[in-house]
Amino acid sequence: MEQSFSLPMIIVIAHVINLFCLVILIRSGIQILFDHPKLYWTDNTRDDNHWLRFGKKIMPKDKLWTSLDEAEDPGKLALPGGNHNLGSARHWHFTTAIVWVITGIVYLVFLLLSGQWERIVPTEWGIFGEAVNVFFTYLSLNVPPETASYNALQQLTYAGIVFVLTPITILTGLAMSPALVARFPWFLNLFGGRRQVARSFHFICMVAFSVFILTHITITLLLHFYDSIKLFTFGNLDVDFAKALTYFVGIIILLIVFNIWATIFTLGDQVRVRRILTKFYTPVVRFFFGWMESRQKYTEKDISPFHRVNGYPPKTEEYEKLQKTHFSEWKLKVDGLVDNPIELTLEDIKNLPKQEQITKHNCIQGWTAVAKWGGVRMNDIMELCKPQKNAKYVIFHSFDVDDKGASYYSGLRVSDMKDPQTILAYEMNGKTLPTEYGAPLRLRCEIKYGYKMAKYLKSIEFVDDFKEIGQGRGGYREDTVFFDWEASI
Ligand SMILES: Nc1nc2c(c(=O)[nH]1)N[C@H]1C(S)=C(S)[C@@H](COP(=O)(O)O)O[C@H]1N2
Ligand SMILES: [Mo]
Repeated sequence: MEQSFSLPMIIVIAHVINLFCLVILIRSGIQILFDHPKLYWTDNTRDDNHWLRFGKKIMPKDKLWTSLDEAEDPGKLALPGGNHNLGSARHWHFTTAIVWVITGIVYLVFLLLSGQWERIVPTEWGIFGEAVNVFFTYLSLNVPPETASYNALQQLTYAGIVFVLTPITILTGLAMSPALVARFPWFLNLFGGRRQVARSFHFICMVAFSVFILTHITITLLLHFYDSIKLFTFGNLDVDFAKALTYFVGIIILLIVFNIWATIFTLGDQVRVRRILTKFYTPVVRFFFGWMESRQKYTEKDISPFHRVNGYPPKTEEYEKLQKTHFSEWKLKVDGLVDNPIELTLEDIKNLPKQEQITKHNCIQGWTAVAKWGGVRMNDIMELCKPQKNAKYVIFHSFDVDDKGASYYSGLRVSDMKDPQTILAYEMNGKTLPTEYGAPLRLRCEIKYGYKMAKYLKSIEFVDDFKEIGQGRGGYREDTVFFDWEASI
């Protein structure tokens, strides 16, 4: 006779951590999705070629709109909820993703070393037929015959979650990193060369996880109530049921309280949540993605016929005046910690060596578009202005000012400027850079998300620290909507 079914404590603990992680990942994921509540199969995203959308906003045909106008409030289910709070949602998502992956690795290593893998890894083809039988048994609301280990359907489902769904979720998540796919464009070939396919599948994985969690809970609690409570808490059927139930209720209350606390805490102080959580996950992001340089080589036929806009053209007198004379009076100031402060006219810039590149733009909100950009390499600008040794960051100042009087700006590392595809662009798709795309000059730094690529450039400043600029978080979006500074995943 086999011993009665039991689970090692490591698996019991990993299972509980997994539950907490999945709830946070799903809630924050919903928040991230709703900032661009449309899913596509193509990277040439328009406002009408999605296969799924949430919300009812229709974009006007006769006037300029931006991707910020398309964002929806996901409601209370999401973490943290509210409109355009995806910055905080991302902090939770990546922090939790790291905890989740580490838990998964511990679980897998244990599974292999202990021989426990035999429980969930199917070894015979007959399992598929058996699983179908169990499925119909459940459908008829009967309990399949008790076995000393998992039944065929359980085994297949658990193996599917661990060895199929989880890897796909991780791969599709990674494929959304602008840095990773800029460095290794082939990575996207797993998804037909399209980031939106990965994004869509990442969403489908979330739905699959949600469906699994709900049916798993229903079946275990409805059909194996006593055993499930015991296994969930102590991994052991011999334990006292009252004790197991107490622990079970305690864990569920903890899960609920933690989620309520995380929501309230985040909405109450997004600056603090950003500071704490980025401290945790940014070093990991830096380690894996920080060294990547852009090697994109899209072709003319990849160019998107439609390219979304984010960030309206500046309405200031200063900008409108310069615009009237086609920026002939405009000058780019390059100063700060440089040996040679310079002022360049558009003519001067166009006389420098020109680089053209066809690259994919990734907005943090979710949309993509491919365009050809023409301009001068930041490396060449640095040859002219000669940044000093202590210059660590570069701040790009724009002309646009919001209703509260804050100017758009974005900060990057001086080392990002050496990336072969970091340019100041004055052309888009072979034509003079159109107003809404950043005339007269905009940054392209192709390893980063769109919000780093300041449009409507006014000046460039080399600094050793950005505490004194704006609200001190290194960029306008970091200041106002609490995005992370790294912008590479
Ligand atoms: N000056 C300025 N630059 C900006 C923005 C802005 O609002 N103002 N928005 C950023 C964001 S979030 C994105 S996604 C890209 C969009 O570039 P596009 O309008 O050319 O598509 O510009 C970035 N640069
Ligand atoms: Mo963006």
